[in-house]
Amino acid sequence: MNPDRARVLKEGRGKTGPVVYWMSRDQRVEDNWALIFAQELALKRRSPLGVVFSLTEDFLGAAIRQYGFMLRGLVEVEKVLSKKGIAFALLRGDPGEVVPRFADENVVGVLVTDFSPLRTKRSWNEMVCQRVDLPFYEVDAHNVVPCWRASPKQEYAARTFRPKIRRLLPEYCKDFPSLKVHPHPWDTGDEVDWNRLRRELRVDRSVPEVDWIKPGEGAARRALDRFVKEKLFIYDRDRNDPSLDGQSNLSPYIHFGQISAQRVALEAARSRADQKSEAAFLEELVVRRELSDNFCFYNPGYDSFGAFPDWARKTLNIHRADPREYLYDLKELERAETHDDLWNAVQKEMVIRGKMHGYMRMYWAKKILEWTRSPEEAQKIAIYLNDRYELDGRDPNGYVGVAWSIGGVHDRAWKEREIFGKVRYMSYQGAKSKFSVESYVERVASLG
Ligand code: FAD
Ligand code: FO1
Repeated sequence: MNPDRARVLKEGRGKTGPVVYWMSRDQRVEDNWALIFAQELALKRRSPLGVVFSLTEDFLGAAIRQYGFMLRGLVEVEKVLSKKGIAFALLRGDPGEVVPRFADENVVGVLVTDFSPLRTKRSWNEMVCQRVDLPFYEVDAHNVVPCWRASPKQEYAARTFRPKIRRLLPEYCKDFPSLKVHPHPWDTGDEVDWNRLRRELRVDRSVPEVDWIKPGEGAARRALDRFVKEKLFIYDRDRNDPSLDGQSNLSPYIHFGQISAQRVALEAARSRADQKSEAAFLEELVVRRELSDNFCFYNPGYDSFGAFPDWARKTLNIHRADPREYLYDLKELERAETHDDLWNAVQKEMVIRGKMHGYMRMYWAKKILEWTRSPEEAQKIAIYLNDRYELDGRDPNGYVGVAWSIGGVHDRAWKEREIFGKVRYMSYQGAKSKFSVESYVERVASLG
């Protein structure tokens, strides 16, 4: 593994015990740099290798829809690990407490974790650092180019980030070594009773699970293969038409780390699809996605008004008192009770299926700005709804998608108009000129 993928969070005192990978964002066995790194260390030290996952029941407003998807994926993680001779343990409670306790009770020698730029995981890491005295590493297993290597600062836009990523891609976008059957066994005790766990889980059950997408790393790989074979070659043509199913639908898998974005990039590049489609797909998958991590990593207020660029805050402030033709509150928006049939349809699609079309997400968030009292309220409502209903919510892409739509992040100033000021506007008429709004609205109505 390229050593720049890992960084030391704590030097600690070396012990002889097992190496443990605390899995959080990258919930898969294959193509996982954090696990590959942990195994390399364990092999060198001739020690056992284990993976722990620490389950919290109040993660950023997630409901059974997201927990169900995640837990079904983790069942597979446990099975695949056991075939590789790697132990698995599921811990319950605050990771800042239960991970150090596990390390202590099992005399762990080295701790490895995966990387997330979000505040929650960073504060968990800090707590773990305070409570353990052993070498503790963080590995960026999520991005093709490790976030701290891609750029040393917050980037203005895709145009400033793209050349940096392109320069580094040949160094990082290489095939993965395969995980070996681990030669030093470790029995951590009980197997997880997944059915009981799911029954007992104290999470919001009012947002139900969905069945159009199968969770887990096996299903993720099959979805990738299907997309590459059947849709990638027309991605450039179809991806922005919500009445078609032209996107990959990989975002839930990528969010939970059930597939590696690097694996997706490697397979897309090997596909010999039409050049324009391949380039458009890699732009979203690598440049835009990793730009979101860059934003959240260098801007800890990523989900606040303060994170918007100066020009956008200034223009939104000037237009604060502009009259709003329509004003809706959270409940009216949540129940899709607006005057706009297209907006209502995308909101319903998200509530029912747990995934809104990418093109419509921009329209959806911009209309929330237009129909609420302030940009702060719009941002709060958009994040709340996104995180509550989307399978891929609670992700840097979500915070940045909302900040792009409402606060001009990574965008530029446009012609000034009411409410939006110089933030880019999107209209119903514009959508109508791009695709058949009628057939899209009808399709959503048929979902129930
Ligand atoms: P594809 O078009 O098949 O793209 C492949 C992958 O590229 C995606 O899985 C994703 O990882 C990445 N990608 C695609 N578009 C973007 C983008 N605009 N920015 C960053 N990465 C991108 N994405 C999330 O993963 N989670 C969210 O919560 C989320 N919320 C959003 C909210 C708003 C208001 C907006 C405007 C965008 C949001 N996005 C979010 C980004 C984007 O809309 C989704 O990633 C995409 O629609 C997912 O569908 P797909 O996997 O079929 O995409
Ligand atoms: N990661 C965890 O380590 N433990 C959890 O209990 C957990 C729940 C969870 C629920 C919904 C969701 O969308 C993600 C969830 N994650 C969980 C993963 C989380 O995205 C990553 O851990 C991030 O790295 C945290 O910033």
